[in-house]
Amino acid sequence: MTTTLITGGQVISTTGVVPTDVLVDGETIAALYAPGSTAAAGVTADHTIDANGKYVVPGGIDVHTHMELPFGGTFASDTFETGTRAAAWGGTTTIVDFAVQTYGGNVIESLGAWHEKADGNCAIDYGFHQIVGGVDEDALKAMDYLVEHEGVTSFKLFMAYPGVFYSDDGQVLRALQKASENGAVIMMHAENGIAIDVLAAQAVSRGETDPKYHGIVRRSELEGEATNRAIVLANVAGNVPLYIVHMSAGDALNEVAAARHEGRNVFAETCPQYLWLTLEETLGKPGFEGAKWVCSTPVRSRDHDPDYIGQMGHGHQGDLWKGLRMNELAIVSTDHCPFCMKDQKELGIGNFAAIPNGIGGVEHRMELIYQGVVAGELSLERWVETCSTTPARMFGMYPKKGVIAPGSDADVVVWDPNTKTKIGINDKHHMNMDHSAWEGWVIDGKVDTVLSRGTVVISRDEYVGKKGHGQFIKRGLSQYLV
Ligand code: DUC
Ligand code: ZN
Ligand code: ZN
Repeated sequence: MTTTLITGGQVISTTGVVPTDVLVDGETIAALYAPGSTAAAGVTADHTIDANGKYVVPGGIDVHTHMELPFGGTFASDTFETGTRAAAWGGTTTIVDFAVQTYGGNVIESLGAWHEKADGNCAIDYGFHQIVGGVDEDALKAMDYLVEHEGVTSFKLFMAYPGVFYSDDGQVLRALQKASENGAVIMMHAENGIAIDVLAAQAVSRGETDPKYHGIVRRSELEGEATNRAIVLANVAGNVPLYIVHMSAGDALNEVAAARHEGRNVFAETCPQYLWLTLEETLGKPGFEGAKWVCSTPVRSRDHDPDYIGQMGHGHQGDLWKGLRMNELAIVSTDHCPFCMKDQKELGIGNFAAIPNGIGGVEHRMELIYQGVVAGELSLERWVETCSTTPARMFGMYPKKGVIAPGSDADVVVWDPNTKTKIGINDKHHMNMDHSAWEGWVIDGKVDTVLSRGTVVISRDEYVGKKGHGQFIKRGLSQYLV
């Protein structure tokens, strides 16, 4: 087995930044040493990676991606091959993607279809959540089977997208009750989709068809209301672990904060687009360009929405950064769901409601949240916690993933804080898209080297991994309950 010694770096964990040498043996971390003590200990290795002046962090874990998702008459443009390679370029070494069952479909067969898409194609390790778009007797039974036999321990439901993925309150409650029996986490797309569809149709009939109206009709109160409803239903079902996905509204964060204050098993994630981008500067661009940023939940207004009263007094973004610091938001994921402008986003020219929803970002999460550290919003420790350690614990992968410790998988990122990264189609961009939602952004740091289970996959601006290296992870139950 090959051994690798990572020397001279500062290892970041949730509890500190400590100069440490890391010995990797085969696929796992073998030992940690005080800096410079390996020679005296007689440690030798086949390869050495010089991490002097750099950070050594557990590989990023993105628990919300949609490779090849069928949506809006097309498919998300990254395959498991292109998407996991792009993830590696950004220091992410594990993704958890969503298998999709729609109404009347068979859950177990749909999971099999997702295995077929991913098997043999991934550059990094991967797991699956299961979308249940049609809660019926068979689907409820299948949830038990997936938890017990398939290593799929989390299920996503939608309170949005009527006629597509939508579950009504009764269906949501039944799935929550099932989770209370089998220990699964219910992940919720919390927006009032029934009301949103009325507002969207009214806007289009008034001739308000530009992309910006996507953000205007998906009002923040409708995210707050659905989040509250989901919390109430999860409590009625017995304090079932509920995880609100892609939170963008301060209104919704207030609901999660209140539930957590009461000791409920309620958790939430946000995504870089909600922390950094505003409706005015992206979705609201003139003409059709704003389509690049059509995703749901939407990027929010820089200022308060008319009826929103923020915790921080300066809009949704300030609240979300504060929520991340306070652990009201536990995780940053990307909701990576890329669509090209050509032939895909263009389906919605003349009608924003027909624009496929999604932003590609799997490559840039570690970079963009590190920029939050540079901006003083987060600590280095919290960067690692929200982007790697908590995702592993929330979704039953710890301590195999999410930590640099003896016995853990050697998923390691050497991060250079002294070099910049310029994101953009002609700069750093490896996702299968014809544009970047982050065009022109410059990050004060850079992915230097990435190891996936002991194998170097990125080495100083070169991809040296291969498809098929990534393995499926059978996950256990959440390790993050209150
Ligand atoms: N939101 C998106 O932006 N894309 C896919 C599905 C979702 O909920
Ligand atoms: Zn969603
Ligand atoms: Zn999603």
